Amino acid sequence: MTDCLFCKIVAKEIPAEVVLETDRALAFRDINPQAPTHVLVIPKEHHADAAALAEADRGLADEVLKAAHAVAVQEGAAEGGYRIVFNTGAGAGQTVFHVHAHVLGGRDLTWPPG
Ligand code: D5M
Repeated sequence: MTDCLFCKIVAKEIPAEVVLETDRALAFRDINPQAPTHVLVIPKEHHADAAALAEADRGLADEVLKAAHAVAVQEGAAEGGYRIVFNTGAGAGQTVFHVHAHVLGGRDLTWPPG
């Protein structure tokens, strides 16, 4: 999608601090981190949200989830516990409509989220 921010990151038209890349997924640091580890994991292919991705390609959804866990391990966040969040829909706080998993860790996380 030409007007999608995260498609532009995949295309390297916008810079990002990439921490992990696979054939079909990309992980980069969130520009506005909410925890010591805050990485976004996306499929390189455009899907608007987690529901659309799960509908379209379960294998790719699995790859994104695997990459999210790999990021948590790589960042040293897995041991203390970490969170994978897919904000899905504007009402849930989604602002970028290219599906992304937030991987958050490196501090104690409270529940419920706001
Ligand atoms: O999360 C969208 C997230 O995307 C939010 O945490 C900021 C982040 N963001 C926005 N622009 C960038 C760039 N250019 N690089 C890295 N991170 C970015 P949502 O769940 O949609 O609210």
